[in-house]
Amino acid sequence: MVASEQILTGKQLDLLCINTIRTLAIDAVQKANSGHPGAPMGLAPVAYSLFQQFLRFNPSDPTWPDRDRFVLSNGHASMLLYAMLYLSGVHDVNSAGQPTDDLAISLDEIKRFRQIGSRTPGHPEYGIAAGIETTTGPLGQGIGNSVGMAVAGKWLAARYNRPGFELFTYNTYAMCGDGDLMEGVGSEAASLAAHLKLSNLCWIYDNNRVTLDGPADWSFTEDVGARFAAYGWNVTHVTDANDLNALEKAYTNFLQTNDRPTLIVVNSHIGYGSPGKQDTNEAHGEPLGEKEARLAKKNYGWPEDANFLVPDGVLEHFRFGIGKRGQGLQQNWNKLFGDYEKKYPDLTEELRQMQRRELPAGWDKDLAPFPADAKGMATRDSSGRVVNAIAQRVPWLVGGSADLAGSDRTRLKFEGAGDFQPGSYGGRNLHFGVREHAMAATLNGMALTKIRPFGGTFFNFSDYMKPAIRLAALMEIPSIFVYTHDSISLGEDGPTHQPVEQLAGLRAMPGLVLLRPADANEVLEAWKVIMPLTHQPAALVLSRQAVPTLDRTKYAAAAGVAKGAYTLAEASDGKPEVILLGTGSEVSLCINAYEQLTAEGIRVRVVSMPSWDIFEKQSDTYRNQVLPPAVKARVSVEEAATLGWSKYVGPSGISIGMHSFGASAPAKDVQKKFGFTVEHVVEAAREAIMRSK
Ligand SMILES: Cc1ncc(C[n+]2csc(CCOP(=O)(O)OP(=O)(O)O)c2C)c(N)n1
Ligand SMILES: [Mg+2]
Repeated sequence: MVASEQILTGKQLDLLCINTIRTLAIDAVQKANSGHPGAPMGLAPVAYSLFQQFLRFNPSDPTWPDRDRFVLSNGHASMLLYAMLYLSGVHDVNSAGQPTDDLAISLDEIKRFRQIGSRTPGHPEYGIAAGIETTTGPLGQGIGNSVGMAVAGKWLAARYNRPGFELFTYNTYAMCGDGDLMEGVGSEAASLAAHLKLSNLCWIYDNNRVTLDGPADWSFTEDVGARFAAYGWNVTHVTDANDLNALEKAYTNFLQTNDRPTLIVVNSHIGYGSPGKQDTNEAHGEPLGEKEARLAKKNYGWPEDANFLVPDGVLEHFRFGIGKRGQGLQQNWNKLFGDYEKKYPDLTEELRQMQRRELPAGWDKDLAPFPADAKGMATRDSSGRVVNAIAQRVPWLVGGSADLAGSDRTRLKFEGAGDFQPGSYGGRNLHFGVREHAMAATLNGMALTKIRPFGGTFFNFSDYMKPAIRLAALMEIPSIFVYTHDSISLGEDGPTHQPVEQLAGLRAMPGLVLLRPADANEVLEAWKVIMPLTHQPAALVLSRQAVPTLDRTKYAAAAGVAKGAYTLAEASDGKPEVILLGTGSEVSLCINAYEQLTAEGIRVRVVSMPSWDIFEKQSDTYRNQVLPPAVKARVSVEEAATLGWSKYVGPSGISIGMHSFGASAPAKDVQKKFGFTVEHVVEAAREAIMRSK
């Protein structure tokens, strides 16, 4: 039904809006000649009901801190989100975070679906247009993020709400498909959300029984509802995605459930309305085709020739639905916040700083340098001290570990730090359990709400988090990943736990700031680099074993960490014959070799290189100063795969590194077996000098 002259009943108007969503998806995918029409066609009423009736979201101010979050975890259904943002009239936001008069997604942008420079890429990308709360596409990540958003909601409420001032009340809705719920990260996240009793979290499962390859039951036959019930979720069913009354009941059921998260299982039809493709995987990931698109439109009572049609009355209907409701809600909130500001100026200032990703003045005031100490301490230990000192001055620094807080030293131990658990949502220590992947996705969700999150595990298990680290880098959000037990020198646990290729892998990731500090003072400086980051995630790579705290009166100041690499120890005349480059625990090995070679009259420089990516950002002048092109004799020492080091050691250089997996034995024996000894470094330095002549 399109005829605008007729007076439409409420139900007809609902259907008109729903079919607008469907046909926009069909037409955009058809025009791009690529994309996923099926899920948007099936889910249109589900999204419509949520946005129009329930979502507490003001399209005129899409960054309102207490807005409900909507996550499209099945990111391939991106046209559903783009259509909803366009029809809801979501405004764009400028770089200062202020809403502008422009639309975040215009109809023209929908016509440019999947084209260079458009706001409508194949999968929703955070930062491209307001209203896209997170980047989704890798299945399972979005629902993982939604747990972080819900955690943040609980935490913000516990810390900032006051009697009569319910500042944070938002809910997080995540739509997901069979794929999301097959992924391990989805299961981890669901289990964690249930444990934490996140009653502000609602997942909407598109139970269409079809996936990319064919029917879902080729590989997915479990009773999802029963599984979630066993986790501890409130599970409710909608047997027909087109039944707006049933959807309304289900959302209301969620809103009335105050003790656990809710899963709404919605039986839907992929490609709804397409006579040849509905309920088949042919509707999943390719255009319907001109003919089939016309037939679907015919089924909807739509003009078959019309493309990108938005019938009269549709935009108005959204304006008076989500638009008016959202504006009203935010106006009330603004008033509340104004009163709150008068009563709680300090908390308000905290919130403002957090929202702008600023740090409180004096956040690093308690960071005292570590005294030189030959015995030293593990960098995980110095990091534990530093993070505890910072967290006392940055109240929204919140974090935890995947059941390794004791080993990672990530626990916040100061008075009042507390644990984030049901009943104590203001706690600063999160217990992620042995769920590294969900931990990382949760951290990202928290970062998206502007809390500053950190999470720790053994470096080797960064592999279990990689897809979420990657999304943090892609989204340009400052999640902090703390990794300890960073090399074969962890010893007895053996090759299953000893990272080898992880450094090389993460160094290849665009945007990630990776730091592997050499001693306690480099750790301190590393945190000084990490904390001010606003648009980059960081990986802090730390040792299990003690390393000497270097005498900084003898060697250069650790402040050089801020430049990624710096000359730590210099040849007596400033003209080295050979340069030893090391990171992390191997820097002290280089220093020992330096002392021996210097005693022999060889002119050596040691370069500590905690961060390649930061070093690469320095000027040519600085980089050439640290690594003078004329000095060709270079040796890198790192207990990891050598991939990438040739860039710094050059053709006549030598890289001492790992060319196999490690071994289970005491650290000293492992180090010896793989050549990480002073003698070997000294020998390599001599060899490099010979080769360079
Ligand atoms: C981690 C990951 N693996 C694989 C894919 C590729 N992929 C995209 S959609 C999809 C099928 C998902 O099925 P479902 O969630 O049921 O979506 P529907 O077909 O119902 O739209 C696959 C395999 C992906 N995007 N992410
Ligand atoms: Mg499916």
